[in-house]
Amino acid sequence: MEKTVIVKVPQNQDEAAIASDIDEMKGLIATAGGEVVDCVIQSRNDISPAYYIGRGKAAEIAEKYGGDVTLLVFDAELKPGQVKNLEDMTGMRVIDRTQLILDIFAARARTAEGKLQVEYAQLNYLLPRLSGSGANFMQQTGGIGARGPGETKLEVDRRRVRYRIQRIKQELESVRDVRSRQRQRRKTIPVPQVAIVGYTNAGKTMLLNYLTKAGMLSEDRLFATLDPKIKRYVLPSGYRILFSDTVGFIKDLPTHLVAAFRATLEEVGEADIVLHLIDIGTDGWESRRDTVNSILKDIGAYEESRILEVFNKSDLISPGRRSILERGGKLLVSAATGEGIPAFLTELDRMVSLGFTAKRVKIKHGQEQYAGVFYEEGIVDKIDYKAGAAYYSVRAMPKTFERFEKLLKQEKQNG
Ligand SMILES: Nc1nc2c(ncn2[C@@H]2O[C@H](COP(=O)(O)OP(=O)(O)OP(=O)(O)O)[C@@H](O)[C@H]2O)c(=O)[nH]1
Ligand SMILES: [Mg+2]
Repeated sequence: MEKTVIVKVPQNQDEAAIASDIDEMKGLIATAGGEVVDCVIQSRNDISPAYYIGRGKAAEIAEKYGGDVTLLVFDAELKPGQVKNLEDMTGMRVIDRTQLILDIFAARARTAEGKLQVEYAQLNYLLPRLSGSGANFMQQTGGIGARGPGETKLEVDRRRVRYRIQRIKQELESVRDVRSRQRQRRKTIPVPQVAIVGYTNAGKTMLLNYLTKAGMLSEDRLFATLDPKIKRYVLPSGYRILFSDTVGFIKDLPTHLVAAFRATLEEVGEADIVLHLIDIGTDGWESRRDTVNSILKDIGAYEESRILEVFNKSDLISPGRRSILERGGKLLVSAATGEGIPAFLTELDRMVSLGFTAKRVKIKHGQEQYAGVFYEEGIVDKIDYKAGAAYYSVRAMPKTFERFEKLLKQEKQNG
């Protein structure tokens, strides 16, 4: 376990917000396999261009933790020059929040697609740093005898990185095509898609496991899930749906990661219902909810009527808070104990049912096979038989009725 110190300069934040940021950093570092020894918080109004924190503070850190601590993690986005200066001053490795998140993603990626997505984000993060670090360093040292990579090597590195980025981009494009074809195919059989989204560690995978007994990896680490999974499910009223579980969101999600995961996130944009799972057991859920909503807006998946907010980990809150939340009309569930799940499913059922229309369909004798579409994609509530015909009371999506009409028409044409 790498001994680590967190460094933070609060940005006009209150105590609670600072504490919640530090907690999140601790979670990220634990996930990456580090051990947090201490947190250094420096309040200052201006950011030092050379060291981010003050030069004196940097020297103090070197003095206090030198020898024992090998990694400094800044809850910020650092400039390449700042990293260099801090490393020189402290003798420790220095990384920023973006790099930490990228490292976690890199360690987590399992599928070929996931790995490509992460590499794409990493290289995009690296590119300006390759050029920037040399340029910055030379400015500071007068450009002679810089210890950074020589200009020629730098040029070669940059060209290689750009080339690789281009290649991966093409590969990701083709993955994207495959995905969109798969989606189109899924759409020909109209089953409502419910995308589970939420902040990382909200319990998305655990909820889906609870419902479908899928046995997927759910653990107390950030970004446990990277690759999207789709599971079939039958709601209590009989509606069939497809649940999808996907990568969790986090505040200040590195933009290159958002770009890299676009194919994955597009699935969310096309879902019929977006189930936003919120961890109510951890302080600061309001700001995490805002973060998720703004990412949903970014990826074009924010449409209030399609969003169902569900509050998870209800087993962790006090009865007092619970009743306040319940009076506020919030849907509380626990994926750990199963509490609240029936009420949640009833609400999901109601939202799903809005996409369905009830009709009475006449099926003549000899046409019974066409009723199959309603069994496959909708619900058959009742059948009345009358003089040579059957009247099916069905609920189905418009697409299903269209498919049924088409089948009847085809039969007419064929004979
Ligand atoms: N007490 C309690 N813990 C829960 C509940 N739901 C999930 N957890 C825990 O929360 C942690 C995260 O659960 P996951 O299912 O991996 O969360 P996730 O939203 O899929 O996270 P990512 O895939 O990382 O985005 C695990 O340690 C779960 O055991 C719950 O209802 N109550
Ligand atoms: Mg998960």
